[in-house]
Amino acid sequence: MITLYHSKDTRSLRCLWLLEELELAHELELVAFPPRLKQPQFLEVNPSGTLPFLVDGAVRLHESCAILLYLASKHGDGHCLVPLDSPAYGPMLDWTFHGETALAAPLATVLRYSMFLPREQRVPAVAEDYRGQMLQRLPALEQALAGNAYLCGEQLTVADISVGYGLLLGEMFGLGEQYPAAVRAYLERLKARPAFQRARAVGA
Ligand SMILES: N[C@@H](CCC(=O)N[C@@H](CS)C(=O)NCC(=O)O)C(=O)O
Repeated sequence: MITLYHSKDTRSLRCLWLLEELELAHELELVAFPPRLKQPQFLEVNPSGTLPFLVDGAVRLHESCAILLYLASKHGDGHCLVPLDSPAYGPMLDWTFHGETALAAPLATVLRYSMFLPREQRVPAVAEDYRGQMLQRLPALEQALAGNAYLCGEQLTVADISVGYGLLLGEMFGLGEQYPAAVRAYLERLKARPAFQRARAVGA
């Protein structure tokens, strides 16, 4: 049985969204956020203290994009992936990592330096710089989407789930109005998917 440790709107949403897209049986362990403060016993499961965390038999994973690629290739029966021999295979990997390193990770730095740190340790200039860095990546995304519903064509793949979460995070923190129109439309398309909506509804 697959077990996903999840907290609402954290990066574990990526994994839960994919589980819903693939209609894979799973157990959910809801974790209070941030676990290291609110649920320290979680550190015995995942010493990093971060979400998501996935258990599948003896396999234990704690990187959301690795979990996406693992679940889709091991249990997805070809769904949400492009085949290895397709020209879109490389771009699918590229965008999957980009969703974390170029979108979600800079936004996490924005949150840290503008909200999560104690007031006296916050640095507005750092937050502003990383906010700008995330927004600078969006014209490339706009170009990649030209003429396509999703990043690898007409079918949703793990790349869209990874990038979609980064865009959602930015939107939650007020950047949505600054997204290019095609990127905003893409995010709306992702949010309209029933699997996304089922996943987003989970948790307090
Ligand atoms: N690169 C990791 C980042 C994981 C991560 O930092 N998750 C955040 C929630 S979105 C977290 O659990 N933070 C709690 C903490 O750092 O204490 C991934 O993509 O899964």
